[in-house]
Amino acid sequence: MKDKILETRREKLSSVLENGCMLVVFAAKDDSFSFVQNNNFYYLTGLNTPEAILLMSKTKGILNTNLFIERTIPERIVWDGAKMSKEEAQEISKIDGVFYLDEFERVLASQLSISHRLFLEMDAVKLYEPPTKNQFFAEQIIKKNPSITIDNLAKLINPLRMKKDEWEVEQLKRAIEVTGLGIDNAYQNARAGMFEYQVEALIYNEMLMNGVRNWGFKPIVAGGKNAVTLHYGENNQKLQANKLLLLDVGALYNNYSADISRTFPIAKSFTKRQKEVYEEVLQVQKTIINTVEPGITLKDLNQKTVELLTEALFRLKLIKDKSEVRNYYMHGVSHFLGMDTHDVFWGDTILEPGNVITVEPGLYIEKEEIGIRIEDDILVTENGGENLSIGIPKEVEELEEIRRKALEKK
Ligand SMILES: [Mn+2]
Repeated sequence: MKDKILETRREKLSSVLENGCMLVVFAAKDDSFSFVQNNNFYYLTGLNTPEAILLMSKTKGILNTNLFIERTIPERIVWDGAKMSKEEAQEISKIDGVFYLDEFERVLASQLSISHRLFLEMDAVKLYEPPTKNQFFAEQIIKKNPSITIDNLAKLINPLRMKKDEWEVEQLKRAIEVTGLGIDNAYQNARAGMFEYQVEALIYNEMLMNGVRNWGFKPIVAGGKNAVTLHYGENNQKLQANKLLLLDVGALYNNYSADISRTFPIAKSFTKRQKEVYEEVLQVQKTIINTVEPGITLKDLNQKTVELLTEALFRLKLIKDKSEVRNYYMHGVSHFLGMDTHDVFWGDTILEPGNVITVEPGLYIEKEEIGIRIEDDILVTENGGENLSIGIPKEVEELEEIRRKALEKK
């Protein structure tokens, strides 16, 4: 990570941390097939090592930052390899105070004795599920230190994460670029008779070949009527000629997630009706992208989307009354994007330079087996919205030309 970025983030966090306050962030567990770090931990340390703990505390205006990592056990090296060394952890995170995990309790106790508030990730409580690591930790802390207040780390860190720094925008651009390569592979090689999961494989293959091993979220590859199910994720049906194929996919690059939707014909061209509906959605999408600027709220964008789609639905002769729009458009047009696909926010959602959001209007017409969503990722700048995924074709003429050439190949 570029120089000073981590230090700057921690300084910003420190500036909103009051004296006598501390925070603890746990790294992700090492139990997944393809490890993905906890986002807040990664944001503050840049470390991809599992099981580690970050502890920050502020007293008398001074920020104390300590990191705890796993100790290498010599007998395990032959099985697991060596763990990250203190020097490596220091080098990457630029944190001087690096300890082993077995020293955590001692340092924690000394920090707790001079703190009155502890910020933690507050995971949602789920009935019938065991407490998460954070919930378990909070319980133990309160038992031993009844006077301490537990507070939500999101309150401090989400406002920071909402404004992307230059390095973060670079990661998002790469995630989007790789996603675009995957979508292009689908444009080139999707055929009637294929299973949707085979199109998923076309996209995933490009991700792997370009050094990306994880999706940002469960990919949606929805042929024909499946596209009217908003979170369709089975991806196990056969593609039919003359239907549309909706992709809603995103590669995860260095913990940053792209989120792109495209809809294209499985045949060489759109049918007249498909094209009619597609053009309406595309027009609305472009208008909303042009509306993005600092000072606008996500609610404003959605309101405008509903207005425009309502007019479109009248033109398409699908509705007779404004109230019917919700039968064909049921979701929001935008969400914040970043390390989480539906990225964090806190408080109001008035756009500021540095925010990254999606713009994704859609129309879903069950009886015609048409589901269309077009989604781009937009960086908010002083001058308005910058479309980071502009390079991924979405114009009718482009898509028809790509499909015609692709289908003529074989
Ligand atoms: Mn989205």
